[in-house]
Amino acid sequence: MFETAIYEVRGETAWITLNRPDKLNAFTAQLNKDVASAVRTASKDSSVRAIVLTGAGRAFCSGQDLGDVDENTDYGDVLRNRYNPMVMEIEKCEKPIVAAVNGVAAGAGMSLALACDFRILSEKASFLQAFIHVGLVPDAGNLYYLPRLIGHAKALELAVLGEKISADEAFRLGLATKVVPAEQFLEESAAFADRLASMPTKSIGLIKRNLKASWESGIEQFLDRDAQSQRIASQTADHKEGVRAFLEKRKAAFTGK
Ligand code: T3D
Repeated sequence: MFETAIYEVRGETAWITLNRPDKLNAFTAQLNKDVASAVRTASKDSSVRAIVLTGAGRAFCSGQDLGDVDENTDYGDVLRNRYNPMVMEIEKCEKPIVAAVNGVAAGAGMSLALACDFRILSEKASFLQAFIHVGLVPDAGNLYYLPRLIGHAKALELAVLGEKISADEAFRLGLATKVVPAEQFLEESAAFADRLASMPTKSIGLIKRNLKASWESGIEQFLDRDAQSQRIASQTADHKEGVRAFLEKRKAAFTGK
């Protein structure tokens, strides 16, 4: 289905695996395109209720393929035409997206993980703001997401110093939902994503949208958004099921509708 990514739907979870393991899943134009198309496919498929992004082999993604650029390339165009549309597919997605970070996430590979809603890290994972080492600046939304996740001072420190961050350090900074032993990584990532897939999908979409909007909104405008969102959520079958299940003292069976 895709040249450089594997797309599989397991149950109600779509798995997107970046598949250039020999280059530590470095981005080419094709991989940018494949990730964007795969996220779009999963977003549109009503049977999919959670999405996982991960990497084949020992890395999550090593950022731009440095062998695939030449110095005459306009990097601004590369970002506008390749990276930004990929990030925007993730940004627009109403379903929960988990980055299952199996190994190193460097440069734009780190940006990709930051754009996701959750990061489950293998103990072998690491983050590297590689950009500074090649005289560039973090891109693909990196400096948009990073300060929102860990604050301005730490974001600046990571971006400027470009030191490798271990999985445990990433967890301490607030960059990871959890860190899991390598041998349980796939199982735990799947369990986490499947748990999200069994939850009230529309509520998750509204939570995502509202949290993002909170950064650009005044309180009055935001309270109005709360009211609009709750109106939408209260009309879902999942809301009705949740209340019924509570009253009947049983576990709710949410359908994402
Ligand atoms: O158009 C634009 O350029 C604008 C967009 C820029 C966005 C960016 O992402 S800029 C940042 C680009 N990424 C990097 O600078 C990271 C470069 N890679 C590394 O620093 C290291 O490879 C890692 C820290 C990620 C991993 O180190 P290690 O020691 O575990 O592995 P390695 O031996 O360095 O790499 C293994 C192979 O993958 C190796 O190939 P070989 O020698 O076995 O044939 C290496 O060259 C290749 N590889 C790793 N990263 C990249 C790569 N090849 C091309 N591009 C890469 N980014």
